[in-house]
Amino acid sequence: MADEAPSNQPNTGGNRPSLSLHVPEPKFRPGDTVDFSHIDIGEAGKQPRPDESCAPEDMRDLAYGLIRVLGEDDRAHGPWDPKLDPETLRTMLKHFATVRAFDERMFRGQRQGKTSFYMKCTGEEATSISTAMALASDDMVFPSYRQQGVLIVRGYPMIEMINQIYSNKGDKLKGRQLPIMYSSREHSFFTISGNLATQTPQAVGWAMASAIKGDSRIAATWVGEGSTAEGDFHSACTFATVYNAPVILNVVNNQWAISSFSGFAGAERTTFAARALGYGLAGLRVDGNDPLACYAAEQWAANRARANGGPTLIEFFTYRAEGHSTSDDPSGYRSATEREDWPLGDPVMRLKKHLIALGEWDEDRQAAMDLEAAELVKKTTKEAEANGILGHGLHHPFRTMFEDVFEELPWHLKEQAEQAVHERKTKFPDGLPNGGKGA
Ligand SMILES: Cc1ncc(C[n+]2csc(CCOP(=O)(O)OP(=O)(O)O)c2C)c(N)n1
Ligand SMILES: [Mg+2]
Repeated sequence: MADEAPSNQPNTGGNRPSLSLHVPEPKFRPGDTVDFSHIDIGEAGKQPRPDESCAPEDMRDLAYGLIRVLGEDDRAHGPWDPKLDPETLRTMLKHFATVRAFDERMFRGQRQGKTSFYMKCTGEEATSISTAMALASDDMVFPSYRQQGVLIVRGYPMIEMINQIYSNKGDKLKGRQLPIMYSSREHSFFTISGNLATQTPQAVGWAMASAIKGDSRIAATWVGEGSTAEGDFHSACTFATVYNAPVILNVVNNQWAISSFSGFAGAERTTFAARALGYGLAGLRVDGNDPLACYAAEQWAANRARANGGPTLIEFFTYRAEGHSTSDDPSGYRSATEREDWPLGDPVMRLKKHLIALGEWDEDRQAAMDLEAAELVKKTTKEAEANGILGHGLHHPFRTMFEDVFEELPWHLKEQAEQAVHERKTKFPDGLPNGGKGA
């Protein structure tokens, strides 16, 4: 009754249905037989390619379908074919081989205790390598932790990557960042942050500043599908659309956020590309394992941003083929056969087969390329190891952790620094127990 005081007791009686929530549950768990037939991957070459100046509402369907170029016949099809020459395709393949070899070796290095942490990008290489190749080398990138491919494309010295991973005395970041959280101003590569999605408003802000200054450089950011549930991502979308910022928001939908499947970020309800529509952003949904489609979509968005046409949100539909990181074991939460049954295949194999179909490549050359990549990584790893590995003392001196923030160290930090150095010397007069030399 209206004049009755509201009660804190649940109202479970009467004709009203009791309320309930939907808690997402992944389709397959360990041991389950996998069936991906519910995924509509469409046909390569069938998706229209609008002009880069197209209004977002006139390209709605592209946020729900899947832009694909490489067909089952390993040929390029349709208007999204970027028509790259064989030399460029071979360069892309080489970057793929390099990143795969790098990931393998760094993963092993973690298992051998040379570093505390590593993250692979296996199966997702096209979402960073092919896209980065479609950008200008001085476009500012704000990646997440799974875009090592961007640094490889930009020619960042591999030894710097390994020094950072080992946190050794050669590490330009002086051991202050978690392994793999690289940073390179010279390569227009913004410092990676472990705080998910913070890079998205930063990218939009940088793009806005670029426009305010009348610059011609655009910004691109990469964020995982799980991270799109963060508030930062939504602020980024709002700022991007309001100011028509020259920015590309790349959403890498690898379907997993550690052990949470994409349903927890909203994948059961709509696509991640469709998020764009609510903001009035251009939205594209792309086969993330199709290197040509990835390149073409990023190029489309870059052209649009460069011409003041506005921001684009691109969803790359892919699959995280391996564990989240060296700290993860996916066999505990997902079916082991998902990787093989995944209908969009492997980007490296697809590009290789395409080049072979063009008569521009063969298995022997592939084997030689893979070997060369493995040798390069091995040689560079040895060089980096001379600068030190985890726990062997060849790191930046302990006291340097207090440097580089303030022009002049404030008195309280000076005090803390002295105290820290003193305590370390008192506790470990002969150096650290594991052989470290201390301060
Ligand atoms: C703000 C914040 N919340 C949680 C975490 C812990 N965390 C690190 S990675 C990750 C999963 C992210 O998944 P996704 O965005 O899909 O990216 P992916 O790892 O699949 O590339 C989580 C929850 C974090 N680092 N930062
Ligand atoms: Mg993910």
